[in-house]
Amino acid sequence: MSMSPRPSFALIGAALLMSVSAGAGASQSWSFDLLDPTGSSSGTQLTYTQGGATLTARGYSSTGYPDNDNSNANRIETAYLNAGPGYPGVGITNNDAYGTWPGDTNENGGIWDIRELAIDNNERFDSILLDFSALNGSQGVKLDTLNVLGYTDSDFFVLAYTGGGTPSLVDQQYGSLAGWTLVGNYSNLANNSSASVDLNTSIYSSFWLIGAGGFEAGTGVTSGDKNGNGSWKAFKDSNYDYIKLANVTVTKKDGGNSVPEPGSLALAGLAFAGMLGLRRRKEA
Ligand SMILES: [Ca+2]
Ligand SMILES: [Ca+2]
Ligand SMILES: [Ca+2]
Ligand SMILES: [Ca+2]
Repeated sequence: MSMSPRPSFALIGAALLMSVSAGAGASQSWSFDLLDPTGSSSGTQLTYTQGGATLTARGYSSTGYPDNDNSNANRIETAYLNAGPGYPGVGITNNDAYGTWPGDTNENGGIWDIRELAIDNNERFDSILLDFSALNGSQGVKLDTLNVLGYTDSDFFVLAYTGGGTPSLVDQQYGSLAGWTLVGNYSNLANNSSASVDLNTSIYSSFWLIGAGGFEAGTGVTSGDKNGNGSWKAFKDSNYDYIKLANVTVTKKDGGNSVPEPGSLALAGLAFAGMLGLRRRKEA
């Protein structure tokens, strides 16, 4: 039995109506105050809760072997996040920073520099992973804005994980990260200022990596500053980047893949029945 054109049109009409209605639900947004973690305010992992949703932040830095300055060949290790009183934003103290945390102390010539409390790319490349998998599973969220505090130069990059499963950063190299998509390189925040930066992306992901400097796939972390010919400038004192994060806002994907609301389903059902009814009367 072959289907006549008319019921096919009816089916298409009903399907269209359902998809339009399903997309009309309001999107949900969250704003996380990164200075207000639940529980401990320092450690390799901080947890935040907002409106019943959970965000987990983890610190990383390229402090592993071969352990050279400004090298994307260094392996990534976990690093320490600080969100305690006296810090105007969340920063990272890595394993190589002098004196404060256990680990090797071969960064900055063994001399403590308070700027190492920031997420920085001076010698070792610090980055912070924002894990929203507990908020919306594998559907992910869109990272809308980051409130960033900048010191000296303050370029930063944002990557979104678009690979399968859960990303693993330990023992990886920034220069050969797989499964990550560059959301953008953001630069020219004023020195010693804060700004709410609109990331201007349409990507949804459960895992977002924010680091100091610029980023280029296959190269890894850079100074974030370019020469006139478009090549990255070499690292030097005046272009190292230091940032801290104060706030992040995210949006959950608006019902596109979810079940339509009861009201719109009923409406679509009525329209579908109406078209079938019309056809039945014509055939009678
Ligand atoms: Ca080291
Ligand atoms: Ca640091
Ligand atoms: Ca550093
Ligand atoms: Ca820079």
